[in-house]
Amino acid sequence: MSGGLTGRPTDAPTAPASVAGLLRDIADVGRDATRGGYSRFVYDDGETTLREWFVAEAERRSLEVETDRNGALWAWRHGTGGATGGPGGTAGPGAAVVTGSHLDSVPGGGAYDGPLGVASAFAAVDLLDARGVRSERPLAVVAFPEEEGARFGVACLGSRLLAGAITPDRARALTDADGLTFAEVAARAGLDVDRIGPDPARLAAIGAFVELHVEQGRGLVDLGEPVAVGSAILGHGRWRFSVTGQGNHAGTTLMLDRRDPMVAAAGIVLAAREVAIDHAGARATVGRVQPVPGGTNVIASRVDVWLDARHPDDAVTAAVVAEIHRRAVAVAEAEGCEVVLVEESYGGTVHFDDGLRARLTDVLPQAPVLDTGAGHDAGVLASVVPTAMLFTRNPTGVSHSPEESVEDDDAQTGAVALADVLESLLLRPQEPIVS
Ligand code: HGY
Ligand code: MN
Ligand code: MN
Repeated sequence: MSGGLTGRPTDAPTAPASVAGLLRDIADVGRDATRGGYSRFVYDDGETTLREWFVAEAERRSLEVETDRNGALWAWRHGTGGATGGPGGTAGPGAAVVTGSHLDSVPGGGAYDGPLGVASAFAAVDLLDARGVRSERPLAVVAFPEEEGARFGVACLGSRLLAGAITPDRARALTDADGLTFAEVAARAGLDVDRIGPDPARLAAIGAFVELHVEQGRGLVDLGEPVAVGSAILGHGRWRFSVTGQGNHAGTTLMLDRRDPMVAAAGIVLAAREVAIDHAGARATVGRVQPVPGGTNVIASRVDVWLDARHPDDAVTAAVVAEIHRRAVAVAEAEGCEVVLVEESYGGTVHFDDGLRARLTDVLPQAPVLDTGAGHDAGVLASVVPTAMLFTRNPTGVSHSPEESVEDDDAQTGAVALADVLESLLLRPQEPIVS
């Protein structure tokens, strides 16, 4: 295999690619003309094109690409002396340094949530090569599938499978809006879905995972800094309220003869807002309501309401959900309806590895340390490997929206910071990255 940190590949980008340039190359992939922004759902055309982009950028750098059992893409630069990374690699346990993020988006999402971390990783590889950094440690750029859970409903599906945080059977049975299962869709994309699940050998090979991500808030804007080090991720989960009533005709059913689940659903939406405000620091959102059958002149027979709730204290999140559920039952009964609550996913508050975070703040003393209310694959992997995050400034502070933004200069500053961190982690291969 040509190249590697032992020497720049012949067909590599002559000058280090800029993050902005890498993102411009994919700027038209998966645009959503209806919602605005981007809709790139796992294994749909847009995300598949981004996978092809990932492979092409990896191959331009002579990174050895593999798809893991759960559909994540790994682009390896093996160490000097041929020490290979990944499961069964010769580099040994805890040797590899891994960076990356995700390629999928929420519906109508911004251009940076996910792809910024992957583009910054490729740009950081170029910077390391330009600096002549050589290491016995393997280095990988990774892209995890279905981080947003926008198609199959469970966030960080690929990293949860890798870490054993969701059972393969449950993952295979998850369905999308068309009723297709993850198993069907992933198999069509070429994945052997009988093999999805935990990958302890792959995890054992990782000494540190560092994810760079656009900041999904105004912390850096208000501090006047381009890059932050991550400290923690708020605990958060997703619940589905299924409200059932009596489907009927909108014109012939008198108002007092109705059992309208949409009325109860409206009560749940308002309860989410009121209860979250009553619990300082809590966030509760209903962003998705699905009436069945969904006709303008039809009283729905059922309405599904999805709740996203978050708080630094897991007990408070539980209390918020319980209170919203209590109010949902009351408003449903008043309308002659029934409500069933199902927890679809939950992850408690994550504090990143202290030792690794200290390494990052040593390398980036200027960078503030910020927590985040947004979930990430790094939040899932933090339970199984030493994990850290970097955030790049977002001038609007807006995310999960086309208004999400990153200035080109800040994007490059983020890649340089990531390269500085990776260079530090790649050194001293004889010692554990984090003691
Ligand atoms: O929902 C989240 O916090 C993340 O963007 N998936
Ligand atoms: Mn997101
Ligand atoms: Mn993200």
